[in-house]
Amino acid sequence: MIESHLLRRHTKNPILTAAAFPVPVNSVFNAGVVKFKDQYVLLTRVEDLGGSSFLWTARSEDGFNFKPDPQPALLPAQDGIFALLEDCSLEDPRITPLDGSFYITYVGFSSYDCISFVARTDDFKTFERVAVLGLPENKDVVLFPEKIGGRYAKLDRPMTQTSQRGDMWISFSPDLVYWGDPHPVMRPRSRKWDCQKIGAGSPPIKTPQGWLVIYHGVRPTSSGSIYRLGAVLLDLERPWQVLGRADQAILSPIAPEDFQGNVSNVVFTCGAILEDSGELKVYYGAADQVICLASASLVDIIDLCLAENRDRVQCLGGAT
Ligand code: BMA
Repeated sequence: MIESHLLRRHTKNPILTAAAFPVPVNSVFNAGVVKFKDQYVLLTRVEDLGGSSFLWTARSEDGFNFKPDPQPALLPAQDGIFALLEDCSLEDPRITPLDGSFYITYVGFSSYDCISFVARTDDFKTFERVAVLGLPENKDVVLFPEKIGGRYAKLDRPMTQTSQRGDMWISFSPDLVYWGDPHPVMRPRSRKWDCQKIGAGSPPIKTPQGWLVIYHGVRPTSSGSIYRLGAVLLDLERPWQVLGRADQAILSPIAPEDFQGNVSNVVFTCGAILEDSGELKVYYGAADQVICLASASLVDIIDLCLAENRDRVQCLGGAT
């Protein structure tokens, strides 16, 4: 396999499969990730044999040998508004360290379609639901890890029925419950790898150059959709402004595990870890079946984001 994208796959991929779980499950994929108490903690999406998903924690000392906990972490709620809106499935968790706790944004499915939610944990043992994050159909919610201009901020991806397109938006909140002041951030790009839908994957990572977001982009083809990963840099203080968006995908489904699963031709991320060495480790679901790891240097990813602007300036005969 020739790796032509910026992210390099780990040699031990897939790093977590259904076989590692203490009960029979169909698949494990799309996981949020953080470092917590000297461990890597993955909050994975597990699909049971009946086709419903829920969340299950797995832990590791080294970032690639993961052991699932004996029990699931979060099952669909039993009462209240959450039970009504997430009774079918919990999917695609992202973890943001914020205010000394960990906030989990996830998608819940019910007869009301897909809605996003936020829950909170301090220890990855007990979880408390915080809020329903808006109306359907909305997915791919990530929280920024600090307040911006005195307000909490989130990226999300509402779908527009008329255009059937999914753009990335930002909105703000005083308390993580009530959200407003929305701004569009970026759109799918016609004729490119991310031409139909886009959605934030990792919660934004603060760098001196801007907020780095690893996102997924979807392109429809005659044999189904292709999910790839890309990178974008947002302004630190006005994060609805794109400073640079990599022209190329940084990961594309080309490894066997990206095709051999429930949904072929998919790489999809919900989280990344920035190591002190400057290596960005991106955890991703492959083919909606297994969890894999790929990495690149943060500097190279930021360079790729900013390259397009640089190239444009050079084309116009300006200085870089
Ligand atoms: C998206 C989400 C992801 C999934 C991807 C590819 O819409 O449902 O959970 O990995 O499709 O099937």
